[in-house]
Amino acid sequence: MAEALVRLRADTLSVEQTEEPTAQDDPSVLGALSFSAQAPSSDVSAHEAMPSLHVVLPRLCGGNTVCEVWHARWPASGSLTSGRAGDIHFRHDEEFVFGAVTVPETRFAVVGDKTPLQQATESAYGQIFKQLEALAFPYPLRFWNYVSRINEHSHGRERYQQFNIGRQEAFLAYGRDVQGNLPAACAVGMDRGPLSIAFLAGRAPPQSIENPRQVSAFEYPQQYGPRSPSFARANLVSTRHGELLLVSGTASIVGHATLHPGDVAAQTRETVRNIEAVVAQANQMSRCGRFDLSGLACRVYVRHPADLVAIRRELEQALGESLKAVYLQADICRSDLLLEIEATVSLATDCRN
Ligand code: 3EB
Repeated sequence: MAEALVRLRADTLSVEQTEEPTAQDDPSVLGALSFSAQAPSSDVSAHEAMPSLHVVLPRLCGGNTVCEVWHARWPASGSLTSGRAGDIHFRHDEEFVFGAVTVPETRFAVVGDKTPLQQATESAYGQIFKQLEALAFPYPLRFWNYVSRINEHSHGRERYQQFNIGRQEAFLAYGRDVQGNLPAACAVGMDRGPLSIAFLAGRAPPQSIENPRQVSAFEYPQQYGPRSPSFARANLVSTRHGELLLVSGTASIVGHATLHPGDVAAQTRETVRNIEAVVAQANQMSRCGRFDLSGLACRVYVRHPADLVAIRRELEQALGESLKAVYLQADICRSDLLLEIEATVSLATDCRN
């Protein structure tokens, strides 16, 4: 059995980090994200029942591979439904759906001012929104976005900006809000691989949360690109007997500016302050009680492997030695950002009211 690094429970939706590609015959598994420096063997990625997004990002400490597994109700009641549609592989129970999508940019040529990445992004999000409508899961809760060479420029524009244009176009095409209630997200870069997106969606509206220390990403000024990034700082999700807080990728940004360029320790401390501010907002909205920072399960995207020691030291000092964190090497979407942290924390108290 793979050793579980952490398991967060909110009764009907839970997440665990394990050391190896998971028990694919576990009937409660909705889907998984996995990360390693090498592409997985095809028998892992081609599994029929379970959607799984593998991203080529090296793990910086611990084993070679790490897998984040999302579980439905546990123990499972009734069977989960799996399916494929176009580039999407999904699996759901009555409350939540997890899906994985990969779209190669090579499928697209430049059309007018639309770059291949922009079109791949628009296609991926368009397919997701269409599928969510078909399955009657109207509320996306979280997106994980992996964009190769995210900091490079092509066709006169930074690739992250191309991604943002395609994403917003798809939100607008499907009549979705691009200013207010948005899903949580992260967007980071790898060296190679197709545009790779995983998502989690539900049937009840989550509460989207912004950070009072930061300009909302959907209101970033034009200097960061012609179309703003479509995500909220966090989403608070109610399950039948608990709550789950999905904290978006968080970095050393205050207002809309990057703080502490070149100082990884200071960027780490600023990032923690941002996560604390988001959790504090969530605690004002929670029905169940207070989310505890010591319960955070974090994924830390680190630009330079040599910064791992300093980042770890700062995080453990701020959040405790027993912090549950997985460290991956990735590019962050602004070239002056040295790290980004996404986190999940649950409250499993019975708080029906
Ligand atoms: C930021 O706060 C840092 O484009 O989906 C964090 C989380 C970031 C999500 C996204 C980008 C995204 O702007 C970058």
